[in-house]
Amino acid sequence: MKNPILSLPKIADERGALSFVQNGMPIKFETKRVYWIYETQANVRRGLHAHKNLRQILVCISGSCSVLLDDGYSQQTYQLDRPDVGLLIEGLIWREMFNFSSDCVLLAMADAEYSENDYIRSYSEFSTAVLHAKTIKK
Ligand code: T46
Repeated sequence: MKNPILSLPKIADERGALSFVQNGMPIKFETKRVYWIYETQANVRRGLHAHKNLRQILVCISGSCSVLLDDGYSQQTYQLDRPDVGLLIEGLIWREMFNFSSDCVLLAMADAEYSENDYIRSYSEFSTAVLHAKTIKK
């Protein structure tokens, strides 16, 4: 799995700090949708799905949470707790978000509008899709 951590620009002065994502900074990414997850309950797990085509950048703009990424071969968990760090999720990746702090606000920038057809919500379907993608690549 490629390193998904993006170091976002941070402009800090005596007034505070400002971070941003724009096309080409830090990666080429066209945002078509922004959503945010908040008021999360302790001990919940969200996500538990993959996307067929969606690219997303997640930024924990307040508090903290953990994000597990699984490409069908290996899993890696990332702790998001800084507003100047993004997590790029692209390709066939199963994701789970958990360990939400009570003040967590998880911002997501996505390169497509919401479409339930783009979701794979069963892990076995995800595993089949990973194998299929590998066969096509050969
Ligand atoms: C993802 C992770 C990181 C909409 O109507 N519009 C939207 O733009 C989104 C994102 C969701 N919804 C609806 C669909 C469900 O009825 O809101 C409800 C909750 O969505 P979901 O259960 O998919 O939420 P999470 O937190 O499990 O997953 C979300 C995103 O859906 C997903 O793309 O990668 O955050």
